[in-house]
Amino acid sequence: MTAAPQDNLSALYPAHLAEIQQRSADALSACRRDTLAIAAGQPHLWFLDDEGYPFRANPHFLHWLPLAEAPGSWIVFTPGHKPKLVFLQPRDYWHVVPAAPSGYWTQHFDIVTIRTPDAARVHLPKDPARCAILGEANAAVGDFAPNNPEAALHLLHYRRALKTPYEVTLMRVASKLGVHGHRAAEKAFRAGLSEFDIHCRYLEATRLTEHELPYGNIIALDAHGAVLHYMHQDRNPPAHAHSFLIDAGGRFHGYASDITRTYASPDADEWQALIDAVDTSQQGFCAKVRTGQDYAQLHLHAHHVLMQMMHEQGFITCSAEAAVANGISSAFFPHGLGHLIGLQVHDVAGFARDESGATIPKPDGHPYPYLRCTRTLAPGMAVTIEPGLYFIDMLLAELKTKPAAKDVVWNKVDAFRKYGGIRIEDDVVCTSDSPLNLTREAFAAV
Ligand SMILES: [Mn+2]
Repeated sequence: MTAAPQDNLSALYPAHLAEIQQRSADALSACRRDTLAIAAGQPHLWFLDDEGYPFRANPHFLHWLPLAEAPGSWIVFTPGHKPKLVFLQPRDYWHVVPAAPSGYWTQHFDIVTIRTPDAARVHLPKDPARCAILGEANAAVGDFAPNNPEAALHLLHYRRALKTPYEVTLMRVASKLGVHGHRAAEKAFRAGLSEFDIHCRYLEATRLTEHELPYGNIIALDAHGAVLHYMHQDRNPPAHAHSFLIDAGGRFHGYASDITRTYASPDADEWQALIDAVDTSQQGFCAKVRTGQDYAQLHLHAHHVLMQMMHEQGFITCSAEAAVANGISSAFFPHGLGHLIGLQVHDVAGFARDESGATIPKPDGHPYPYLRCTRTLAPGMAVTIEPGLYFIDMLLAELKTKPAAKDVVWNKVDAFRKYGGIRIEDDVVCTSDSPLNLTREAFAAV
């Protein structure tokens, strides 16, 4: 018998909260204020409409509490005092109102319940100028308006890359949710369903609505896999799909998983062989998610490994080094190796050098333009590792005009355009020891 996640969470939460309080105290010192106030936020309406966008809570708010659906609520923290939750539970028969707070975290807060957003004001500090107030402008309550001091945000964003064991547990759950969806989606592909129907099977298996997903699903059959952010969903299936690329995640208590898999139909042996080769390479990159690893270096390493593989499989005739130098690698692998992940799918501070807001710029030129992370890995950092190989008409047409075109075996490349592309993506936590691969762990368990 394994412990229920809720048991783990109640055991892990106090240390998480202590860490967040320490970071918050340091952020207040950095911006020379006394009290931190964090607005959960307010929903946004569409232009000239009384309907609006799905609500997404302020990630700073979710860092403290697993309350993804508490618009109008506030956290107030003065170092040395118990944190306070000002909880908006409107009297409203039009909507479902948020349930009264319950669970493992409530004992750690002084909780006051309010019935209207403006009622928060008397529970917030008198002098806004002495507060770091984090949130969007529309969360303002009278004179108490978000000021988002940069010095506080830089520190909090920099340290947010380091996940506490409590956060890793939430990300484990998000990974399992996503893998339930991926399993169902693979089955639906094998049954010959359309992109739209595969998407529906994904939602059904995760028990998440589209609004609860961490990002819009990418469900791409055949050549659609060559569109990096393919958000369309064909309602009708192709006569016979040979390839399926799915990039889809889960979300739990605000934390995201970001998972990509690529599948071949049983008669597409050459495609399966290439998927297997990318998968082997990808696991090698995951194994390098270790303390002290420079992420930009890992990205460059990935380009070399993938080009070596392309050479061995007969797509290119030049060396891997030459293919990286002359731009061939950027035509086939035109995005970054991955990014930080946590409360946001592309979590903040991927380029941060330190807590002060200094950055580590990307190296100039290819293969770096779309890299999202230049940090050096440390225990607790969670990153994605998502190498890809694509047959993108636009990039191949550009490549054909360059001197490097002579190093490409075009008839072989052309024969693979119909498969679209391969991406394999795992979420990996750097530890003081071996990397913790949340995605592979979830696939093994589900
Ligand atoms: Mn990703």
